[in-house]
Amino acid sequence: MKRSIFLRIILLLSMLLLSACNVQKEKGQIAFETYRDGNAEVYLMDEDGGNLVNLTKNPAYDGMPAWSPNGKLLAFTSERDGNPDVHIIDMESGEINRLTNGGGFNVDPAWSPDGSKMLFLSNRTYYIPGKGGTTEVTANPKLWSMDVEGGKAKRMTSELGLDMYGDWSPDGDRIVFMSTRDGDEEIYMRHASGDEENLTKNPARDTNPVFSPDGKKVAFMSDRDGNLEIYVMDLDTGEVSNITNNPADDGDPAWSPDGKKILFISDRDGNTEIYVMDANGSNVKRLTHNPADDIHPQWRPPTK
Ligand SMILES: [Ca+2]
Ligand SMILES: [Ca+2]
Ligand SMILES: [Ca+2]
Ligand SMILES: [Ca+2]
Repeated sequence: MKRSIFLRIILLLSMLLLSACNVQKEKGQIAFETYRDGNAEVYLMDEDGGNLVNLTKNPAYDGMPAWSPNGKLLAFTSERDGNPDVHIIDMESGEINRLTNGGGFNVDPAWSPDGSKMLFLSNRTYYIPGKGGTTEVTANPKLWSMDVEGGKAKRMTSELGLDMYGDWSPDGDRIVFMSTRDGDEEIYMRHASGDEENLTKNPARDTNPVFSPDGKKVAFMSDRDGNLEIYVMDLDTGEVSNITNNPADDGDPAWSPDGKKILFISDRDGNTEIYVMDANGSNVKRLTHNPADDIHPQWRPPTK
């Protein structure tokens, strides 16, 4: 009798250990845009490049994925209704709903850190109040935000130049984006006060900024050293490091949820593929292997 209880306890312990190992081994997932099926689709893969799934399966353009902070929803841009608009996939049910509605294009979504708002790029018409009444502005791409539950969109950047590639800071107080307001592509930070600060001030292209998960750094792409590379800026010191250093074009940086890795795209192997590296640029691994373009990788946050 004693022995049987002892055996049961051993069995229970080994089962618990096994399930703990399984939890540890659970792989992260990456969403990305790919042209491998002849038109742009959003795919999901494991963090090692395995288990590919087409999430959109529609002849129209589907791309620019962005995970909700709780990892349960995936926003993306789709032209399936005839106009480029932000849509959201419920990853549990697979249901797809459109968030934005007409009024020019509405693309490239980014979530607020609390998951309640969506930042996106739109060229919708808007009006600026002035001395002699209001001025109508058309087709000037700007960053807008709206509640994920729906409602009225609000312009999030000032009336200067073209603004795109917005990313919300993890504390929700700031937005980084690219703007051409000073004549070339620069990275700007919009503070809660409404002040907008040029972070790069470099005559080269500086674009696609993304906050690190701890909010202390911004990764971006630039051709300041002759070809496109991924750079990381320390926001405290202003120090900028080239972390790719490769003669091919390297772009589209995206952090892993723990901030230890950075996803990026590169044509170093002859066509555009998705790669992962440690946040200091070491340990580069290729994740996709397809002659079509694979772009816009986004690491799924752990589901809460
Ligand atoms: Ca498609
Ligand atoms: Ca620049
Ligand atoms: Ca490069
Ligand atoms: Ca490829």
